[in-house]
Amino acid sequence: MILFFRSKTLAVFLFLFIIILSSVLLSGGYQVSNQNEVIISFPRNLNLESLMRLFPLDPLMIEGEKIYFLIDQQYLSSIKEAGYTFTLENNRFDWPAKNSADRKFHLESGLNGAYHSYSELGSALKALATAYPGLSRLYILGKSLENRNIYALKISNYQAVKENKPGVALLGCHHAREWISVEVPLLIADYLLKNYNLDTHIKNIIDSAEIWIIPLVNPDGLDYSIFNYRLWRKNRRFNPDGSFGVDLNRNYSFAWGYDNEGSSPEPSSDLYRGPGPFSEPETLAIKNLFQNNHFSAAISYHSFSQSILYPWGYANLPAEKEDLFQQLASTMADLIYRVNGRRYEVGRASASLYLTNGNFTDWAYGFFQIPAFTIELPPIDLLQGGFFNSQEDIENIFKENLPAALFLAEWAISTYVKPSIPESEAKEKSDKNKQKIIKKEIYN
Ligand code: 0X9
Ligand code: ZN
Repeated sequence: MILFFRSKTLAVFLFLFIIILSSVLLSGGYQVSNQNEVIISFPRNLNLESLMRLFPLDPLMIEGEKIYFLIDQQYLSSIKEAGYTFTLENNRFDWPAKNSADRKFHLESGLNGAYHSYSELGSALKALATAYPGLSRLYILGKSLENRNIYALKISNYQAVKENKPGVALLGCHHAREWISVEVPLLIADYLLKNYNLDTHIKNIIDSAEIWIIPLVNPDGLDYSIFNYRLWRKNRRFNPDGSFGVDLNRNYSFAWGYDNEGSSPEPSSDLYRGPGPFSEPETLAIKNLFQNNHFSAAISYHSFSQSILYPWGYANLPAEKEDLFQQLASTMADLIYRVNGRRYEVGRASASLYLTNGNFTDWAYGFFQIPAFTIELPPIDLLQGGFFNSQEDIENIFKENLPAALFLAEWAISTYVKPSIPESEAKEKSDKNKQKIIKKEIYN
């Protein structure tokens, strides 16, 4: 009887396994259009404040006279009942493209083509750290919720025992679906290392600064976006209400939860700020890095919309250093424009997109008084690909962003004022801190 029961259970399991496996294989294993989310648009002149307070909407973009959101379809009837008229726009996100000739959506090998998954990025960073032992070290700043590494490649001339250099942080991929934001900081790292001996500007930057490259703040989210659901944005926190994810760019402690427009208290919202500031290991890793190193400037890469944004983001108020931010951002935009003729809009974050509280750049400026920019990479609009850049775009987007990042590093070097404590004492202090915070140095 027991034996019979066991083999019957086994048969049922086997049956279910085959069904699940075949449906995964047949669908390509790739969820392309749902999670019950749909894309809707509203007229641009709508009162966004009340709309976003009422519903957990994930703003995708503003284009022409329309503003686009991602929303769980369970809310559609309530939105109608509340008197809002919207247009369903799902066909605008045709992924993968039905027309395979459309190169905007074309990826060659694997689901992520030339874009790096978490493990591919790990290999690339290890290869760089191994190839350039005198100029780079690879750190693990912490672990994600699903136990993936938060990598940081520090580029600096380790032969010159000159401590107390200004740090510049280049971060990517707070948001899972923004794949291009991993590639730009990674390619900048690659370029810096390859050109140390070829270009005196690069040599000067590596000799005089510490460039910290953190290309993947949200590794769990990125892999989920690659292997499960392309439009995934948040990390993969399992929330108490059964939903998943905290928006890592709403989880920093400056003005955290300032209002419900710039972030959401609803776990199921794509703008969920989490139960408290730094509730997520991914943002905590960044906090520890900043608290234990001296940073003079930072860029957080996102996509899309071709813009360079500076604080404040939580409220439409000018930062005390707005004039400086405006100048730096305009220079960066001009440098970018010169490469491929693409114009990145420049402006105060809260004025140019929508309000965001608990974001990285407000925190970096709010707590450390440093210039911190969000660079929203191309394209400018949904029609040109939105989050789905073609792999052929990677090189151009990197190339145009390179001079802007180099300029910011050179600015950090030229304006750096060394702390007045003796160098030996400062070195000892910084070494101690590093040991405490950076859990494990895995290369060199
Ligand atoms: O909403 C965000 O976090 C960023 N846009 S995205 O489409 N990539 O999600 C905007 C951040 C800009 N705001 C601030 N830096 N304050
Ligand atoms: Zn983003």
